[in-house]
Amino acid sequence: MKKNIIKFILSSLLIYNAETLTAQNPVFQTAYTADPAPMVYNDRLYVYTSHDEDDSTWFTMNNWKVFSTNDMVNWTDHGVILSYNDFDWAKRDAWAAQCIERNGKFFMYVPMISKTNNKGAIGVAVADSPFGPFHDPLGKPLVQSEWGDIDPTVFIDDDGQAHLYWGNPKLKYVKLNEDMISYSGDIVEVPMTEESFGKREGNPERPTKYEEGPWLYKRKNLYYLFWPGGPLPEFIGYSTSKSPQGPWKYGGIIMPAEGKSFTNHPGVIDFRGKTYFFYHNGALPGGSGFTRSVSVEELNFNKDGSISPFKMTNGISRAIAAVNPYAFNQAEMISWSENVKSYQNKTTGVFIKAKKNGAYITVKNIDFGKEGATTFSAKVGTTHNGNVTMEIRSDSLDGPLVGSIKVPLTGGDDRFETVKINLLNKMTGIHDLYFVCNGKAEKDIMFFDYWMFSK
Ligand code: FUB
Repeated sequence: MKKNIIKFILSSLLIYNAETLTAQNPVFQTAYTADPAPMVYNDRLYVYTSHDEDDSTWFTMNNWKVFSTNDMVNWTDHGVILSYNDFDWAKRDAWAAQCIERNGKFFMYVPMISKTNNKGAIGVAVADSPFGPFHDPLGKPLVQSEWGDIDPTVFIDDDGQAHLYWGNPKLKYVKLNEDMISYSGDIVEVPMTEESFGKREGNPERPTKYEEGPWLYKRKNLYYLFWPGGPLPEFIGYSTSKSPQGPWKYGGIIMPAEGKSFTNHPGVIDFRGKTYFFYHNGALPGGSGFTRSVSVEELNFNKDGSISPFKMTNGISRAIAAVNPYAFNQAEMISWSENVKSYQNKTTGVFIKAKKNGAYITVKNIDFGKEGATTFSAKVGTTHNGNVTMEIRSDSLDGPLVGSIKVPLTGGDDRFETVKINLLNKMTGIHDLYFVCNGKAEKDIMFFDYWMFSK
């Protein structure tokens, strides 16, 4: 009995350690990201984000990015897929957006400041793939009425009717037509009542807790509106209704304000039988209210459909699928990284740069199978003439050395070479890998595009 208790305590400690040592939040470390908008397409989970420029001291945001995963722990950075510059009528503020698929086309709803009246406006861009290229089919805003027309969320109901909600401090919606780039009927302003959004004292412009950033979601015939609530710093609250048009009933706070950002922003999606809640905070190194980062939690519902409050955690550490090491794997598919940034150019697409000596990326849950791998190749380069290497280690940063490649001097991040090495030992079974970049230079040690093992 005593033995069993000791065994139980030891195994609990081991589980606890494994969970805490494998922090997965924030899920994207290659850029500062905010305002997550998840979308499932072809059994893969995509997250569109806004993009805080490095060193920002305001919401300096010029474009949107997209990331995707097959397993909830390794995320591929697909780079910037749309910019305010792609809209002739827009001048800045590429803020919170959402993308949705309908009939094989991808519609991205984006708020920006309009050149014509210097006020907020919502545009729509269309593409044939989740990665774009997106174009502006209207050549003008889809919605332009006043300051505060930001943060669009879009939802297509089972009967095919799509709704677009948005706004700060007002909450508005409109019924989108089937073409998804026009709407019918008037823009409706949602009544800001205590019953719908809770009561806020002492702010006549904001009589309820609702602040901005709505996200519309449906579960078991109940519609949920998630929204950041105030006063600042923002928490995430929610309201429910039997109809996508309300009336809404305030459900309470689900994520209290915490983290180093005074804003937060919800994005909720079902993926392979679970529901996930995306949000942002300032948890990356250098993070703040203007250099934010996206995180995710599993979202659980009570039997009656209500949601109990939960806190920000280290994230989801258990992979729901394995990585195939014998396929081309993008270097920007990352479970965790430090001192690594993503870049993109015309010749290579998206790639990563190790910014400092010792920068590394981790890829989790790679299945080498029984036969095992004997060689490794990677497309890499550097601008430094010296001893630049990339070590491959298994299962921890200082785990067994799998192999080490000498990174060739290619002269620029538009020039890469593929290097192939024999492994020190055969790799079999399931492992996490650490790609560790070493070099003497002060910054921008090397760049890395993809990797692959062979049997
Ligand atoms: O990212 C810019 C703004 O901050 C968004 O539009 C709001 O939802 C808040 O997250």
